[in-house]
Amino acid sequence: MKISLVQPHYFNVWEALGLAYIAAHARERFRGRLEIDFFQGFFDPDDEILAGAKDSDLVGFSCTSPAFRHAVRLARGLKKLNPGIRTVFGGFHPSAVPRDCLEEEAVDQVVVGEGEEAFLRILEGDAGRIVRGGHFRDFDRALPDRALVKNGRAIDLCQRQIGRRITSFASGRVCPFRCVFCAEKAVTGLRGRANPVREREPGHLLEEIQRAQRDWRLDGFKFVDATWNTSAEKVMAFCEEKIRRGLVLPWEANVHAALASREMLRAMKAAGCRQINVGCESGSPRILRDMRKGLTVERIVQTFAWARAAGLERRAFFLIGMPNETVADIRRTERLVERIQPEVFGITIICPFPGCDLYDPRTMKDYDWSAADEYTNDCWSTPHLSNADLKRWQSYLMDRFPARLAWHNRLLRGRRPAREAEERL
Ligand code: B12
Ligand code: SF4
Repeated sequence: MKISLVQPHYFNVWEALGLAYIAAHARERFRGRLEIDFFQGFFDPDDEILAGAKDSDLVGFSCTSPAFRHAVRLARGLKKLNPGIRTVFGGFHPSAVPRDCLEEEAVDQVVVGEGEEAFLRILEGDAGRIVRGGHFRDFDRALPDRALVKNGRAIDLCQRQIGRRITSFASGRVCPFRCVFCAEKAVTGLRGRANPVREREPGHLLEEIQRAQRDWRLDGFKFVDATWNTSAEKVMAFCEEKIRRGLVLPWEANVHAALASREMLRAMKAAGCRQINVGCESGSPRILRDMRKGLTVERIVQTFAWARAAGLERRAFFLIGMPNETVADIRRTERLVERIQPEVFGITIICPFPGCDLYDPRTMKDYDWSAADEYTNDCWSTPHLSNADLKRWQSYLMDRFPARLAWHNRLLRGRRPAREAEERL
């Protein structure tokens, strides 16, 4: 059976880790009976994807909401060339709104949730239009097929863009939090016993990292896990094992401040961690509560103080645009940034992607998500702040901390129409 896996185009790119896990799992079960190709819209032009995938029995697309439209265009093109092709859509967008995806004629099947087991069932004959993926039980012993997804291309690009050869690894699955603006739950679904937080054994994880270091001459790595420090035991075990192996490669991770401690941050530094990325989101206690972030302002301040003392670089990410947020709340966020002094500061406007609690299917179903991105969008406003107001406040905050801006904010600042009327704030 011939299969093609496709990551559609988006203006930023990273290795297609989800597809790499799915391919490795399918190969293991089918032992030589599958021919798998991979295409990535960022690198491969549409005509090459169409020519390369048109003889497949099945084509799988991995979609976030902004990437969905491109995937549908490709699926239509493939069906025109070969009406017998079966198309399967998976990832965050199909998981969040499976029925909407199936309204597209070119979409045959949709997978909701983690894809490894569901994709296998499809290859074994499951023809259901919506196939539900349970949690992937073999995750802790699985290794993604990085060669298939041409991991080296993303690493080379990274070197060209920021001068470093880094790639990412999954150390666990499922975030224990449920922030209202985040679509994580669309894929990992139920918490608790039905889908517990899973953490990989550090030896297994470090072997994967060391192998990738050899294969692609890495000079650093990061974790794809949205919340890396899910438990103190996991962090300590990883740091101890990394030191024991003498692996000096620097790394970074997304740390949830509510789960951080002084000892944890010190251990991370000792194990070569260069930088922590923290979703602080807001300086307003009221807004943090509304977000269900599981975090307090005091805890953010404390975590940044511990991290600074440990010698870790600190990236802080903030969001504006919660429904009850007022100008006074945004001012609190501004003061918090001044207080915690992060090396890098990111400020985004809420984007109600399908799968997050703020998504309203009645008003947003037909929205063109390919025009939205996490940093800015034209669709979101609140009872207190119009979309233009939110953009002005974001602009204002970017101008307050110009030397600290995250890469994406710098891009946005460059694109911004000359001197918006911040005086009107
Ligand atoms: C790390 C990350 C990134 C990394 C990607 C790293 C990587 N290696 O893929 C970067 C920084 C590049 C990134 C970019 C973006 N991201 Co992002 N990202 C995440 C994050 C934190 C983790 C995602 C992840 O890698 N999970 C682990 C892997 C293994 O899962 P996976 O790739 O989804 O694959 C599994 C399933 O989805 C499914 N599956 C996936 N594809 C397929 C295909 C088939 C055929 C099948 C059967 C199954 C299947 O099976 C896989 C294995 O179980 C999540 C938030 C979160 N907490 O989960 C947001 C998240 C996925 N991102 C999101 C968004 C919006 C974006 C951007 C659009 C950001 C932007 N600029 O606006 C871009 C889009 C990039 C793109 N090409 O489409 C949203 C998606 C919401 C939505 N409705 O689409 C999330 C949920 C955050 C949020 N705002 O809520 N992101
Ligand atoms: S924003 Fe981060 S902490 Fe909150 S649910 Fe999403 S991944 Fe978890």
